[in-house]
Amino acid sequence: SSALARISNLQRHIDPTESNHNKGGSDGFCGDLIKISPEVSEALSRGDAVVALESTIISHGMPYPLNLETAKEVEAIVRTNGAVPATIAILDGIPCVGLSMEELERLAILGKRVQKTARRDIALVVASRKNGATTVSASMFFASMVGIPVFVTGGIGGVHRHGEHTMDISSDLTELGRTPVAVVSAGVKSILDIPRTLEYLETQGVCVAAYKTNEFPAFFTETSGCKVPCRVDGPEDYANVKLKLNTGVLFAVPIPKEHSASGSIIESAIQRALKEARDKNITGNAETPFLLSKVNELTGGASLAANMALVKNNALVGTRIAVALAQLRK
Ligand code: PSU
Ligand code: MN
Repeated sequence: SSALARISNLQRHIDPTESNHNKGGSDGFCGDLIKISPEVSEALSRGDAVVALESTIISHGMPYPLNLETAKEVEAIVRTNGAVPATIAILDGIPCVGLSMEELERLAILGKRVQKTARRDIALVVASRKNGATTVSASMFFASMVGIPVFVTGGIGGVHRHGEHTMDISSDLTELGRTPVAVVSAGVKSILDIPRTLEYLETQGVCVAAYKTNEFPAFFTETSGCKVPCRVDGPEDYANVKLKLNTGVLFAVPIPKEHSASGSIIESAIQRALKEARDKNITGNAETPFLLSKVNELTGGASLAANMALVKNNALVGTRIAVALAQLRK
């Protein structure tokens, strides 16, 4: 079919007036454009816990082969703790929910050659039948379409530093404002403007809840100096918060103490990376991947180790939330 037909077909499936919950039929297809893996499809129709996972963290967030190793470990943690992992990506123009080992490997090896796909890029990648690694915004969108209520990542995008001039604000934040999926992350990196990110989430009506703390975590470190309005102390609390709201919820889980990186080392790496991005005029959707790689490089792997540890911890907490939620629904 033509590119236009493919886009308008996708548009039909996105129509909010249609029910967008659990379209996964036994054929493993959602409508005729989203492919749901048999394992995910079966879990959804039984009402079992499923945890959605993004793929930009694999292609653009970490170098090969540590990206593949982390992706496999995260899926294993989800399984061990009683849920089915559903990694989301667009392969040859087909949005896929739940990837095989071969598909995961393909994405990890392709790395930055895969198109980074935020919400606005979905139409382009589908129409041109490209491979796309979905960011938080695009992954939440597909998770919601097929009826997965919980999504785990490392860190989300936010308001960039100087965002008051550039208006570079991640579509992750607007997606949280309109898509009812619970996002589990370790807060946002201080490559971003954390106070303005929280202001923007407030504007979008997003509940930001921190896990066992009153402070919003800053990804590599447990603290950011910013307070959150909501604190939760267990997965059941999370599940309860989630049930009462119609927008997204951001659950912020601080990095475990034993893995937190030295705040001052990270901060100086971030300052250098930001300066280099400005000098090289790297802006827009290239900025986040550039800063992530640069900070990893400048900290000699210390930040990468912290990154891997916190994603795994988020997967554990997110799976517990998904399991608690599935029990509440049964
Ligand atoms: N922050 C991280 N690691 C990541 C990302 C953000 O610490 O891998 C990725 C996520 O996929 C997120 C995206 O959704 O970057 C945000 O990109 P942007 O800033 O261009 O909106
Ligand atoms: Mn941006």
